[in-house]
Amino acid sequence: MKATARAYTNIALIKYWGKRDEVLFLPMNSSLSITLDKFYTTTTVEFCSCLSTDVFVLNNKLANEQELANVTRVLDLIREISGKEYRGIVNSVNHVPTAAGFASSASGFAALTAAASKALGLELNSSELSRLARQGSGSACRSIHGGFVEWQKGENEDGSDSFAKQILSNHDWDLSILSVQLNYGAKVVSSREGMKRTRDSSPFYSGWLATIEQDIKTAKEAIQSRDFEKLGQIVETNAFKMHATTLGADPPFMYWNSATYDVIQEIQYLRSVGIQAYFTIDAGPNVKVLCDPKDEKDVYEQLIHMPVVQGIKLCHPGPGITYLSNSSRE
Ligand code: 2P0
Repeated sequence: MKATARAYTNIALIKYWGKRDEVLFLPMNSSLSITLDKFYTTTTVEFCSCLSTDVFVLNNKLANEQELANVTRVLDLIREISGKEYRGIVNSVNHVPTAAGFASSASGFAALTAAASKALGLELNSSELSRLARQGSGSACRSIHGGFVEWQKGENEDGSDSFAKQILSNHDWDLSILSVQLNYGAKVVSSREGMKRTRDSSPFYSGWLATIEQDIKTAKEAIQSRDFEKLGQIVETNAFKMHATTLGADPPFMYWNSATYDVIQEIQYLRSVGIQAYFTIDAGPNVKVLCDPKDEKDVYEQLIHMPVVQGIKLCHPGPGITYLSNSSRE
């Protein structure tokens, strides 16, 4: 009753922004992502009849009460499917810079779901894993798959049709994703709170919903035809729209800082001199830059010398859930 799984984090190309059901983690809109090859979580789950409660060790420290409750919630769903009542020890190591727009919750809940279901002997397919991971953290449902992924929002009230599907595998189209680190500080407004506040109070949120289906369609066409320029343009447009909704929230907030805008301007400059690079920004100040692999060195060199840039991690599309033998885990 022990298994280890690794899941890689993902960045949204078309954002998940707003829930229609906060208990089941059902989104207001569908979203698209790329799973990255550099940031991941490795999780081992061992169930035992000797335990009277779940135990969660995160990065070699006992997790706090809230973190444990979030993990137990997902374990309860998996226990219910398996018909087994055992409590488990969860040991999770994040190789993700947290709380600055990098979704460690995505890789974390994807790895937890995969390891726990395997430890209880369940043979779940990727759609079933994705539905379960979603109930730990929405974006986790996308990290079940590698490459280019769509989370279809679904229509059913019980969430049975809200899960992620792969569009292209990580071997089908290589892109460079430069993860530009500006600030490791904790976020002022969590993405969970930010999307709720925006949905509930921003007059711009209706504009977000009115155009999102077309954004998804355009981005999917670009991915399927490997049209980098078309993808880059829609990714930037969609990121700007998401961040615009926060400015209309009550109270208003923004995830960017001045360094974020410096990098945006640098990318716009690169395009003006013929280097096709595009940016996206999630719920934090850091910027992710997309470019063709042939341009990655030029883009890296241009950005790394900016005073506001602390570091850059160069990523490519990464794999989906990977199961590790217990002797090879980190
Ligand atoms: C995304 N974000 O599509 C969007 C874009 C942040 C900005 O998904 O409340 O940690 O756990 O479902 O998945 C981050 O939010 O939120 C996120 P919950 P999650 O990647």
